Amino acid sequence: AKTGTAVPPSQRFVSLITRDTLALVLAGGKGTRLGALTGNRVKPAVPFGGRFRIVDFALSNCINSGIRRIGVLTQYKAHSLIQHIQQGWNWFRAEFGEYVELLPAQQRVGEAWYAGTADAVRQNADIIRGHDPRFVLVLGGDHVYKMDYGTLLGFHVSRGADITVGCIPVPLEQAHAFGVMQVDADGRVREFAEKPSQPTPMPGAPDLALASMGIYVFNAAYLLRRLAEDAEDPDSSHDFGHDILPRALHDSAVYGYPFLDNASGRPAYWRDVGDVDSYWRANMELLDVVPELNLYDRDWPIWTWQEQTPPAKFVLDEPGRRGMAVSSMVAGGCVISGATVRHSMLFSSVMVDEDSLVEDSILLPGVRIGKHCRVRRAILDTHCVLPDHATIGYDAADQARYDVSAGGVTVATPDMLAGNDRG
Ligand code: ADQ
Ligand code: ADP
Repeated sequence: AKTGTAVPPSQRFVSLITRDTLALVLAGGKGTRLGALTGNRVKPAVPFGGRFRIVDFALSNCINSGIRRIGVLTQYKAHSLIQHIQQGWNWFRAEFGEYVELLPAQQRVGEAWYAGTADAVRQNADIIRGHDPRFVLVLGGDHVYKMDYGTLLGFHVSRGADITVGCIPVPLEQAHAFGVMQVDADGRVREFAEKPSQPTPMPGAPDLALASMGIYVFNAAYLLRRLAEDAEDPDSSHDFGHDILPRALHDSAVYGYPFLDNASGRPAYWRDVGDVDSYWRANMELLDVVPELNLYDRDWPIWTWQEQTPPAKFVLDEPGRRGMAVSSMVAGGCVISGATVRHSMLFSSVMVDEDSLVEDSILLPGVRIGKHCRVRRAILDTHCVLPDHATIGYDAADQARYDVSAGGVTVATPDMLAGNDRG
């Protein structure tokens, strides 16, 4: 019915849809499996990939997909997340209808904090109504992937769906940690079980199960109606996976959108860096010669905030020891002085002093390694200071002082190094 537009609406199909979408990034969960790394920050705020925080991936996907109306729902341990969003994601132009809005639990309705993911969205129903989008894209803030949400939204519209769930095959033995679904040939979801103890494998692929990525497209009016109903239900835990999806299967059109790599048609890169071992592995994978996750892709940049720093520096020290790093990523502000860094990820402003050796490790911003230290298969949290001659990752006694994962990765925080009580 609109006439006189410069571009015929039929040719603006996806951009009209993404423009009419509000993305809500769920970033308030209490997740505990990352242990000390989530001791004082929520998982979406955990640093990743030498430069980013995990939430940057969902936010960058929004921007790169043409979605520029974004809310970030926060609750637990939100300080460094809020700081990061304010510093790094504040360049939007409200007058163009673009924004990243922080939506902390604030008792807008009733006196409770966010009880579950669906409740977190419901408590912001008036704000959603005010923004008046046609579609609401609900995203977890805690996954690492590059995805064009425009294609997902296009799928949703073309199927005439009420809800579309992003999904991806995962190994059957890991499927108990996810929502697991069965879809028919058209992509319609026929069964959904949240974190089932006996996940059903995919037809024809006994080793795989089709997992929900925890990302959902809803028609906005439909979402608000379902959330209002859910709020009245005394048996509901107000969670998308546990409550909203299983119930919607009975009376609504729920579709599963398979997240495939455009080039290969195979399942795309997607990581739920949910525990210390998978976090360590996902960072180490980036050091591969050709990593599956390409951070150098100019067509799909990952945006972030980081402090302004001078370039990384590699110093030949007085006794003639070369400061060097190989098979490693080294962010700005780092100084490696007469020390060797191998197969490691160094975030900004890390100092490694003379005669020290760092291998297979992740050093978060501001870490300082003294002289004659050895660090192996470890994650050092922000601002850890390792005194001269210290070792981490060589001695079973580490277990008493630091956290050691099932996979043998040692996590140290400044408090552990200082011998302070935890918590
Ligand atoms: P989980 O990841 O286990 O499963 P959950 O712990 O609810 O689900 O976290 C989802 C997202 O919501 C996270 O980003 C978390 O930070 C956030 N969140 C959790 N509680 C919140 C609250 N009260 N307020 C605000 N934000 C909150 C989900 C789905 C599964 C799916 C996996 C994929 O339920 O079906 O398979 O994601 O990882
Ligand atoms: P995160 O590690 O998630 O950024 P922190 O609480 O470690 O959260 O840091 C928040 C900010 O406070 C950082 O920008 C950092 O510069 C500063 N900060 C925290 N602890 C220290 C410290 N011991 N020394 C210097 N700066 C610190």
